Amino acid sequence: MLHKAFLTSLLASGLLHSKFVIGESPTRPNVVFIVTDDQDAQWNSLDFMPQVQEHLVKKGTNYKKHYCTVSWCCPSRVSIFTGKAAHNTNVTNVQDPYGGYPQFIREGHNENWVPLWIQQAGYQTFYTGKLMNAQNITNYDEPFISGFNGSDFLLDPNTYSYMNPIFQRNHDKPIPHRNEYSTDLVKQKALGFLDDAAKDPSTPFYLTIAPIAPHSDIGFQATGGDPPFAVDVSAPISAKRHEHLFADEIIPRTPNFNPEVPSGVDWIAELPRLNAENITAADEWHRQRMRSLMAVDEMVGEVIARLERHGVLDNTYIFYSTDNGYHNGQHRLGPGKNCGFEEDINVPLVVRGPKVPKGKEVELATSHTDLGATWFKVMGIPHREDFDGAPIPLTESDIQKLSDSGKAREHVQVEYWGYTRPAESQDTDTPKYNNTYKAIRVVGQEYGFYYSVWCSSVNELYDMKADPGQMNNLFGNPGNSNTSLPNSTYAKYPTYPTEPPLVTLGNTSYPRDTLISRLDGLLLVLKTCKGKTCVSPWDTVLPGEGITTLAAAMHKQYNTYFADMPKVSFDTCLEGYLEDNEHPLWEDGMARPGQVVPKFPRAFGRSTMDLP
Ligand SMILES: *[C@@H]1O[C@H](CO)[C@@H](O)[C@H](O)[C@H]1NC(C)=O
Ligand SMILES: *[C@@H]1O[C@H](CO)[C@@H](O)[C@H](O)[C@H]1NC(C)=O
Ligand SMILES: *[C@@H]1O[C@H](CO)[C@@H](O)[C@H](O)[C@H]1NC(C)=O
Ligand SMILES: *[C@@H]1O[C@H](CO)[C@@H](O)[C@H](O)[C@H]1NC(C)=O
Ligand SMILES: *[C@@H]1O[C@H](CO)[C@@H](O)[C@H](O)[C@H]1NC(C)=O
Ligand SMILES: *[C@@H]1O[C@H](CO)[C@@H](O)[C@H](O)[C@H]1NC(C)=O
Ligand SMILES: *[C@@H]1O[C@H](CO)[C@@H](O)[C@H](O)[C@H]1NC(C)=O
Ligand SMILES: CC(=O)N[C@H]1CO[C@H](CO)[C@@H](O)[C@@H]1O
Repeated sequence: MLHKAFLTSLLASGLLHSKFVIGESPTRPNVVFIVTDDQDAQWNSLDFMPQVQEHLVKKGTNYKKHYCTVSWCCPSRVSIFTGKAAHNTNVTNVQDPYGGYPQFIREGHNENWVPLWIQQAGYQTFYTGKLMNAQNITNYDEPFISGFNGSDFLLDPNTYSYMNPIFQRNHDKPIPHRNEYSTDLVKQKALGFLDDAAKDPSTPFYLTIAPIAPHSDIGFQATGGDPPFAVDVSAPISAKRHEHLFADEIIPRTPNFNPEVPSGVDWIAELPRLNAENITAADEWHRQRMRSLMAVDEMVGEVIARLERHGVLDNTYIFYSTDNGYHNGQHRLGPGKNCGFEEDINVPLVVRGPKVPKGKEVELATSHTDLGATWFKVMGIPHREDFDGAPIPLTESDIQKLSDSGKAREHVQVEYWGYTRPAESQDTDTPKYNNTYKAIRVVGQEYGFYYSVWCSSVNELYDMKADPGQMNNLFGNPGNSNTSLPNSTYAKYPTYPTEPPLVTLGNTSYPRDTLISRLDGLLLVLKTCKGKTCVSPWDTVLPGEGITTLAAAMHKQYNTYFADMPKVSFDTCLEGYLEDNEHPLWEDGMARPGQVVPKFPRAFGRSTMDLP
């Protein structure tokens, strides 16, 4: 029971809107967040999940253009649970020194994050499953995670061991579970927390359920040497009862699947074609992913049934998503993530709950940095200025209003720091590649683009309407001039245009470079954006112009302005976010030592523009 004095203090502190206490809606809604690990949206993994279809897709809304902003487990999860872009959390890796649990603690997020804020607003908060990498059996209490009334985490080094997980409950000691299936244990713990929550029906709850499927299985073998463990990465493992499923399933052979012509830039453009052995392995990996998701699917059905049994289903929002997407065979890559390709960044998001339309598909651009703001909104907690996202529209009228306004946000800011390998199954002896980049995914109603700038000074521009598989880099062929790519690669496959092509936005064609100049300007602001600027960057890119879309920014009156704007660049390829390595810094018009001083927006004004 919430005490009156407590509510009064929450109201006074501004942590709660009064309508939820005094008004027509005395019971604040519950939120259940189901977050899988590495689940793709691009090859329709949700279609293989009958319970998800029945209880979530048919009874809720499917956000088809939902994105992670950093395609890697820990950085993405920290973004979700802080409501901030990775460049603001500075948790950009899965392990020390740039990421993992220790960096989460060092950066102060344990005292400042969404579960804690939700708890402080009077919710009972629960979490079970994987929280983040490098939360392990020795550091889990250094300090304990904050913000939960009940928690039961998977811990490293066995987080990804499907058959040998270690769980750690509340402030108890870790408990190994030999030969027990991870996802089934997560399910039992989740159902237990739902029962706990039901004991106090007047206090709403927020429960996150985070099974590891369909992530790869990772085992550690003691070596007795240095390093003390050998890491063994293999395909995900299904529950025994699902082993026989999907025997005929293979990865869809889309045009970007193991293409004859190399694609991408930098190290990706140098990859050899996958051989028959690679493809057989990739297809089996794919089947194991689907099989491992079946226990998650069963869990979804049981969670729904338990909510119903407790009489709270109708007052509960259920969010189903994953931390990042996945590629497997596309662009000659083996199984893995970390790239900016659509396979890696477009992720499932299905929401069911009070007033959420049933069986609807939404094409508005949304991202993981919006989830915190969305939960706050449905819970009646005032929006935080330091959230880098905005509430996702969940009702028919909010969705419609935004779609019709012509002002829906069109962009997702994507970023990544550090190394990756062509296949996550490859061991530590195989080469790894610098993979640091900043990108924008533009999702307009009549156009779509992906634009990236790499630490190695190469760029990509894909027209996502004409070329959804990202096979034709409209930026051109930087490999011929500025990288060490063998000339023969391009001589053999002259896929890149020699003349800059025209690009089409809606019904108007523009020189390619006109588009690139706008995307450069947008990226310049987004790469260090904070708060509102991440949601409405055009107000900063073109101050006072009332621009909300890329199409509007294409007007020729802005040509000179954009042509003169400094471009995003890196000094070198680093594994983490060191501010002095990334230029220029545009933050409230202020420049920092060592940064190129941006001429804009201070020099911005009508007189400097090329008026029509
Ligand atoms: C746990 O993480 C700490 C760093 O926070 C590290 O020193 C320690 O070796 C890790 N323990 C295990 C068992 O991985
Ligand atoms: C949840 O934990 C918070 C912080 O410890 C506490 O104030 C609150 O009473 C707890 N809620 C329930 C329902 O136990
Ligand atoms: C493809 O298989 C070869 C061995 O036949 C292996 O060396 C290589 O790492 C594999 N490539 C990928 C991307 O898995
Ligand atoms: C690279 O290939 C092009 C033709 O495809 C040729 O004109 C050029 O001379 C080659 N450059 C070098 C350095 O071999
Ligand atoms: C583009 O053309 C199509 C078909 O002619 C039309 O329906 C659409 O409204 C046009 N879009 C714009 C932005 O003018
Ligand atoms: C990554 O880039 C840095 C800076 O250019 C370079 O020193 C390093 O050798 C590169 N690492 C790999 C594995 O290519
Ligand atoms: C991010 O964290 C690393 C490692 O702690 C630190 O060296 C770096 O300065 C931080 N970057 C920013 C922008 O705070
Ligand atoms: C497209 C591009 O980046 N070109 C650069 C290649 O390198 C030369 C010499 O360093 C530069 O002058 C070009 O601008």
